[in-house]
Amino acid sequence: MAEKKGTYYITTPIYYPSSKLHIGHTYCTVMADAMARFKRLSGYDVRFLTGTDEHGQKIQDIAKNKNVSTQEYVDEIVDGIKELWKTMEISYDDFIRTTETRHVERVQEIFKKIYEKGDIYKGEYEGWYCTPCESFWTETQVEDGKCPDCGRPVQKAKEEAYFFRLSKYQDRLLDLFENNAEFLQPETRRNEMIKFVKQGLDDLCISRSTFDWGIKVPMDEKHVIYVWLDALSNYITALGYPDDPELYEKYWPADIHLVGKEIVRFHTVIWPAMLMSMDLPLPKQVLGHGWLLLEGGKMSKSKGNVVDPVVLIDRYGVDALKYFLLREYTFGQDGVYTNEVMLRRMNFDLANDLGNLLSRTVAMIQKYNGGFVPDAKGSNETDEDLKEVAIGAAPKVEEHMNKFQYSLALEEIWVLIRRANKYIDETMPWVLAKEEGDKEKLDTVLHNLAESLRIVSVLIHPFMHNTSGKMRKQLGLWYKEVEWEDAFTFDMMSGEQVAKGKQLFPRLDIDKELEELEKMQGPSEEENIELELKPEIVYDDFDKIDFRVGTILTAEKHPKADKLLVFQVKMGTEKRQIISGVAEDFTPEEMVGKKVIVVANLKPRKLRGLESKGMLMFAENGKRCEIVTTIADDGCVVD
Ligand code: ME8
Repeated sequence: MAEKKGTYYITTPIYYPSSKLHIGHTYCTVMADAMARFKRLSGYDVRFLTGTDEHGQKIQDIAKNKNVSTQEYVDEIVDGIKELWKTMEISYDDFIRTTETRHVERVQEIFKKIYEKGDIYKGEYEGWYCTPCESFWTETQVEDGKCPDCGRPVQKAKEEAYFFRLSKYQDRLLDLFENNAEFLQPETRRNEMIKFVKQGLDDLCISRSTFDWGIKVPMDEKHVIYVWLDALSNYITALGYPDDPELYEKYWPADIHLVGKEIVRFHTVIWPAMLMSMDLPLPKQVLGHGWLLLEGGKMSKSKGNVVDPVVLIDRYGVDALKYFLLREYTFGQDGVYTNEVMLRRMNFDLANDLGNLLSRTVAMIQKYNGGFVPDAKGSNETDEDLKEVAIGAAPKVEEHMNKFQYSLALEEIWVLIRRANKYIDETMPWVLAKEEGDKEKLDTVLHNLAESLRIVSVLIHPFMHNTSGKMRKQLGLWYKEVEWEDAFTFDMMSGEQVAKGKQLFPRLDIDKELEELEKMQGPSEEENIELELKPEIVYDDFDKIDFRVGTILTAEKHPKADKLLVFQVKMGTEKRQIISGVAEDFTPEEMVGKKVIVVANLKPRKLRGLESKGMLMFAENGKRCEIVTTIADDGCVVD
C-alpha cells in the first residue's frame, strides 16, 4: 500500500427516504464513491459518509397518506436504499440515519450549544413553507405563490418558533465566499450565493410545532428542530461530535461535501453559520453538482418514467452504469439522460474499445507466446509513443480527479485504450508472427500491450473495480494488489501468464435494447388502465357544463368529514368555496396554488354542513385520482 498521505473526509447528501432512490441520487453517490476509492488508492486515510434524512413534515405526510407509522415507513425505504448501495458496491464507511439515537442526542447537544451562545431566541414565524424542499420563504422571496427553488406551491405558516440569528453571520459568510474561492465550487454557484447573501439574511426559523416527526427541542418539547438543522448536523454527529470526539478530531473539517446544486444554499449559508456559532472549523469545500434531466418534459413517479438504477444494473451490470454516469456528464453542469446515449457509451467505449483490446491481447499472447508475456526486445518510435501515453496517463487522471472532472479523467484513460488499439493495427502482430515475420518485434508488441492493459487496470480501479479485477485475472495479475504507483512504470509484466476469460462487456444490439428498456421503464400507469366507462352521453348534455379556470387559495380538511377537503377557489374576481371528496388522495398543502378546472354552474349543495358551490375536476387514474390542472407546473427534474 501507498504511504498514508493524511485524512480525507467526503460526504454525500443524506437522502430523504420519501420513496425509492432514482438515477439522480445514484449519480451523486457514484461520484462520491469513485472519489473515495481514488483517494484511498492514492494513499489517503479516507472516511466516506452517506445516510438518510428521515425527519420532517414531508415524510410524516407521506406515511400518514399511506396509513403506516412514520418509523415503519422510513425503515422500509432505508432498507431498500442500503440494499441499492450494496448492489452498487458503494464503499461508504458509515451510513447515518437521522432517527438513530446517536444522531438525535447529538443534535440536541448542538441545539443547546447554539442556544447557550445566545444565537437562538423564541418568536413567532409568519411566512411561507415549501414542504417538498422543507424550506422557509419570505413574502418577497415567494414567486407567484411558488417556491423559488422547486417551483411548487408554498403554504402559509404561522406558528410559535425558535429562531437562529443567521443575520449575525452575514458579513462573515460574505467574506468566506469572496475571499475563499475554494470553499464553494463551481464558480457559478459561488456567484449565486454571493448574490443571495448580499440581498440580506433574515434570521432563520429553526423549529416547528405543527407536527411532531422530528427531534425535540431540548428545552421545549412542544417543538421539533427544523429538519435542515437536524440533517446538516449529520456530518459531525456521525463522527461522534460532541460526546465521543475521536473520529471528529481525526476527520473534521470535511474535505468535501458533495451536494446537488439545489441544496448548495443550505450547505454554504446555514451550515457554516451553525459551525461559526459553535466556533467549529468549516468544511474545506462544498461542491454543487448538476442535475440529470430527462428529455420529453415533465417526469413523475406516477407517470412511471423515473429511471430506476436497478433495472439498468440488472441488465448491464454495476460497472457499466458507473462508467456511463461518470463519463457522460460534465461535473457541475446539468445533463440529459437517455437510454440511447447510455447504450452507445456502453457499446463503443466498453465493449469495443476496452473489451476488444483485452480479448485481442490475451488471445495473441496465448497464440504467439504460449500464454506468457514476453520481454520487450528493443523499441522504436511507435513503441515509445504508446509507452509515453501509457505512463503519462496517471498524472493527467490525478489532475482531473483533483478538480472532480471525472469525465476528463476517464477520457484520459480511453486515450490510452484507443492508442493501444491503434498500436495493434499499426504493428500488425499477425504479420510479425508469420514465418518470414519478426519474433523479436512481436515480443515487444505483446509486451507493450500487456503493460498498457496493466496500467489501464490500475487507472480504472476507482471507477470500475470489478472490471479492473476481471482484467487483472486475465492478465495473470490476480495475486497482486492494485497499487496506484504501478501506473507510473512500464516494466512489470514480463513472465506473467495470461488466462482467457469472458468478454468484459457484451456487445449490445442497441435497437433491441431500446425496445426492451422502454418496456421495462414503461408503459406508464395511464396506459395500463383497463377503462370501465360510464354510459355514453350526447353533446348537448356536455354543452350544458360551464368550465372555468380557478386558483386554489386555501385548502383544509372538512371539520366533520375525513374524506372531504374544503377549498377556497378564486375565479376572476369571484371567490368561492368548493368541497371535494379527495382527502385520501391529496394533502391540503399540495393543493394550494394549483390552477384548476372548475365546473362553475353546478347547483350549490351542502356537504356535512358546509356549502359547496361548483366542482373541481378530478380524473380517475388507476389506483388514485388526479387533479385536472392547466399546463403542468413542474419542471423536468427527476424527483
Ligand atoms: O435534499 N440529478 O435529499 P434528497 C442529480 N435530505 N442529482 C440528483 C437528482 C437529479 N435529478 N435528484 C436528486 C435532500 N439528486 C436532503 C439533503 S443533506 C444534509 C440533506 C441528488 O433526497 C443530489 O445530490 O432530495 C441532490 O442534492 C440530492 O440527491 C437530494 O436528495
